Amino acid sequence: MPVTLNTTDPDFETRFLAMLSAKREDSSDVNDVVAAIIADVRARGDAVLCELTARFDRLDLTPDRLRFSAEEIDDTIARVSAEDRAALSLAAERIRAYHARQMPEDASWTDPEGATLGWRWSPVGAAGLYVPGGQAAYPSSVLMNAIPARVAGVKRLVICVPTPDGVVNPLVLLAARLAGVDEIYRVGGAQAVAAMAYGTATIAPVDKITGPGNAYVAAAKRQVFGRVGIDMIAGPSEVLVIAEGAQNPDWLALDLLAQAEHDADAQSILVTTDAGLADEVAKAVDRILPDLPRSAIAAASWRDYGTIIVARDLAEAAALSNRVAPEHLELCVDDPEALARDCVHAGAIFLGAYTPEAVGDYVSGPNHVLPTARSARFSSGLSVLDFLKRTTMAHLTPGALAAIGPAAMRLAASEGLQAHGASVEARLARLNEGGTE
Ligand code: HSO
Ligand code: ZN
Repeated sequence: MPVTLNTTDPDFETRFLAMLSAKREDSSDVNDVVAAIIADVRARGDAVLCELTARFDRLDLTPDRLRFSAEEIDDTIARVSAEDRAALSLAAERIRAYHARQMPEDASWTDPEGATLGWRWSPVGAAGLYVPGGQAAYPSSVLMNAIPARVAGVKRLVICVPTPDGVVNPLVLLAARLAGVDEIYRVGGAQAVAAMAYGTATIAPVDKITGPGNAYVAAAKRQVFGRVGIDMIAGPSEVLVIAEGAQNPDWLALDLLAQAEHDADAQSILVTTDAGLADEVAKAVDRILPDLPRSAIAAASWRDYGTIIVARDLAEAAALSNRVAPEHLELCVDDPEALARDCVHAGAIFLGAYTPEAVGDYVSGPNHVLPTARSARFSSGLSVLDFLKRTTMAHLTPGALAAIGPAAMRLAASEGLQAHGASVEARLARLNEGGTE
């Protein structure tokens, strides 16, 4: 049974705080194992990739077979049905169109002193995308990671995907093709992250690594951070649904279960102003759940972390949602636009009864790589900006240096940095002699 709370209960605050602070993931400490793998890849390169792929994926490879050949990709993609291909193409196009609008503008202006200032955006040189193997090899996640990188203008994009027993999901390779990635390696785990960060004879190093993975992959991303950039360390998925009385309880139940089926550690929360609806949704979940193919996972998530909260009104519901800062927020209410204005801490908001969260996982356009574990309070989902860096620019005329240089000299003196001040002073002295160069 999920927890059911009513904001009028005297112990509501205590129980709500307990829910907020519940730790949903037991992060196993794999740091030492991962550090050893990274050191080994740095020392022995491709040989380690082949050894670990044989051990973990039961696949014997020589270094020249680490990379999928163009024919292997073509042959595998040919197995995808026309219907799947059309759906994935639609998703790719919509994700591309959405992310194209995220491209930021360069800026440049000249201030009254004569300093021309601004900034310029440029993409990282190469990005590496980790794609988990087996059950969690989501083609949609390939699109969500690779397309923003491409839109940002990243020239070289690499994918590492483990292929247990040599098996790869054809849709993963098709998603890579649609996103324009053809450098794909059959390597997984911490060794894949190490190879992308430090490079081997076969895999040239990248500058930024993104993508989800298990505890080993997450630990490896943390350990190579600094050598390369990383996106974020995503935790188990979450949804918070705010609903008013007139909503369809079955639809709401399905939305809650769509999160729950991801992971036994996923969390689904319903906040409603209607106690009757709360009951009906709970019953609908119990009715629908047993028939799901992933019912064991969904049942564990719903039992351990599922929460139903009855709130006094929508303002209170929005305030609670802000405290949760959910990864996904659904607003199934009469005026979702108005409610959305009050909901400021959420990774992604889905407005209205006809915008189920699942549409955002695949085809609406916004990214589905989103901040989890309340980190939407201070961070955002993956975007084109994650693959760009901003370089600032300043170009001073002699007059501009004459106007602002003395303040720099003063501050340099106060910091005891003699050469700093002198570098300005030498130029100003030249100007005082009447020169301009
Ligand atoms: N809801 C997941 C993404 C996903 N769902 C992929 C289905 N496939 C995290 O946002
Ligand atoms: Zn999902």
